[in-house]
Amino acid sequence: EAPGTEQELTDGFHLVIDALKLNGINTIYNVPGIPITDLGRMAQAAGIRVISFRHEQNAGYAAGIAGYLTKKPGVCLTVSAPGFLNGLTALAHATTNCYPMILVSGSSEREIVDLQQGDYEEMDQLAIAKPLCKAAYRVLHAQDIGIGFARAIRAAVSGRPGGVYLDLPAKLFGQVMNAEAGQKSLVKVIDAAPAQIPSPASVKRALDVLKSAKRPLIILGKGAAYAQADEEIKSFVEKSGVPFLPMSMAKGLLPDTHPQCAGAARSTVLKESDVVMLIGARLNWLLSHGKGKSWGEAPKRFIQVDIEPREMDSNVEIVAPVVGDIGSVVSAFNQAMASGWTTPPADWTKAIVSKREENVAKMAPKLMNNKSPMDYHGALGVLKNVIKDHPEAILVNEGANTLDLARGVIDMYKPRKRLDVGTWGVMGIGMGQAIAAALETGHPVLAVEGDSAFGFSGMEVETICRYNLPICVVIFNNDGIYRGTDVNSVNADPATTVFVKGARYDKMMEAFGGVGVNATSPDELKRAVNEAMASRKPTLINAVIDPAAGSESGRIGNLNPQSVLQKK
Ligand code: OXT
Ligand code: ADP
Ligand code: MG
Repeated sequence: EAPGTEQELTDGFHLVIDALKLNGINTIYNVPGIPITDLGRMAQAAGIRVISFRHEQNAGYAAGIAGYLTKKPGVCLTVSAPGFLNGLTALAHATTNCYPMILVSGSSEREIVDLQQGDYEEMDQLAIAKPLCKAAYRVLHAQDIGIGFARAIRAAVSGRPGGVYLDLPAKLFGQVMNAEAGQKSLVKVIDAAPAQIPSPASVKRALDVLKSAKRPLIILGKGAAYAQADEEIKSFVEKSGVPFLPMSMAKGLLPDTHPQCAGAARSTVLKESDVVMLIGARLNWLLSHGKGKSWGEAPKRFIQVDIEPREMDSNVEIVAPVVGDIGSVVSAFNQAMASGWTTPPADWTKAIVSKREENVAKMAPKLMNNKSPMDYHGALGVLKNVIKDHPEAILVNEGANTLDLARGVIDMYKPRKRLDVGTWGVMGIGMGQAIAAALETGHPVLAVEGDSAFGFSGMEVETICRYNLPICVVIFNNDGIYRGTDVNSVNADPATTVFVKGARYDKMMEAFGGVGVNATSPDELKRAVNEAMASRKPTLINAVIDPAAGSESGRIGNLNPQSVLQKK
């Protein structure tokens, strides 16, 4: 070729980066290594925020919750086989929770993997990922990178959101092609999650059923929070006059202190209601499958609003299914109700208010106790006020007692501020979710962690310090899983549920330059958390909790199978 006529070239690395940028994806959660180390470097150089974690599972949980918070797929990038498998738990978790996420993983050479000739980190990753996510794709040619990402993005966010796997073999990154043709091969995804308008008949049916109720209830789930239709939902609930019960991550969609909130009268409303409208909440184990003791004797009729048609009748008959996206459905409700609506009978709403006030009053004194070592309520009373004073702050929460009691005690005031263990009750989401929440929103994060729960992702305190994030981790340290008092009566090994007594988790934070505090009383805890909120410095508070304070499995001890043979 004559000088000056060489063609401009691009390659797989650059096309991946360009595809992400073109689609407005500006953060990658990753752990570097072969074959994606340079991809991370180049992405960073190209202006993408590349957040490197210590373990892929935490990067994956970060990506999943980033998707939940932003409605754009969170991207997690991993190395082959072991890195991929570490990220896979988070991909499955995202799918289970309906969070849009893409796990992008480097992989080994197809020719060698398929003949099982023992390549470096050999594994048929695509086949393994497939049953654990919404969709799985592999790109073999540089010119297909654009289409590969477009398919992944669309699959993650359209319909019911979920996890998508994208397999990128090492060889792809180095493939070279003409730069102009490369640019043309990229796809900017138009209208990735199109509105899904409900049928007018389904809207009318649902409102007719709701109208006919004597004791109606609305249950708001995290799908409703995800939808970002906050104002429409608020208008609908308020206009309807129907009491609402938030599932844990829907807390704050309307404030927990709202006059119609039935959160503190949960068992009453489940038992006594005659019509229940589910908005973005599944009738899974968290709602006792819509039947049995917790739902009482009175016959129920269910209305369900969900984007996924197959969710209807999954556990019980749905008399009024409304399939559509929550924003469109609720605005159709609002329009139909504009011509007139009668609020539910006052004896029902008043009965709920008085039950709720009774429960709140019963709890109040427990929250003010100043015991040392602390019990859960004493410590949570402090944190309840922190969130009241900082309603913008994001609460991340995991553990058993630490989870269940914090859910009840800490009122939320704004949508999508409470991030927790989700549908699987998984331990380990803590630091990943805290990091993504801080990065994606810029708001301070309060992570309230059981000491066991924290252990699943504890090494990421280094990541928190490295990126200097406004995260305050409070560890409820009761020396173990559920409690710290179990004893092994057979040999010298510690009981299976207990940890080193008196451990000082605060020292871990200090090791990386953050602020560590050991808090033995509610007063000390209050001072330390307020200080962290004001300074926005990475902080870890070891909150010493009475080892005897917890109960087995928190509020779900009934799910533990019992041995009839075990001698007590
Ligand atoms: O109406 P009634 O009278 O019933 O009262 C209710 C409300 O009305 C009332 N309430 C209030 N009263 C007053 N004021 C206010 N503001 C108020 N708000 C509510 O309180 C009651 C209770 O209300 P709630 O909570 O809404 O209702 P309830 O009945 O509890 O709701 C039912 C559920 C099912 C919806 C709810 O319980 C729920 O969401 N549960 C989720 C439970 C969950 O997911 N748990 C986590 C898993 S447990 C276990 O699996 C653990 N593991 C194993 C493991 C896991 N998970 N993952 C992995 C990867 N490996 C292993 C482990 C290892 S937990 C765990 C570690 C535990 O140890 P830690 O040290 O971390 O934690 P500690 O326990 O602290 O030591
Ligand atoms: P929770 O755990 O809070 O009860 P779930 O995760 O069980 O909530 O349910 C969330 C539901 O919301 C899922 O069935 C999902 O299909 C649905 N969903 C998610 N996003 C939307 C949306 N934009 N419009 C309608 N439904 C949605
Ligand atoms: Mg504990």
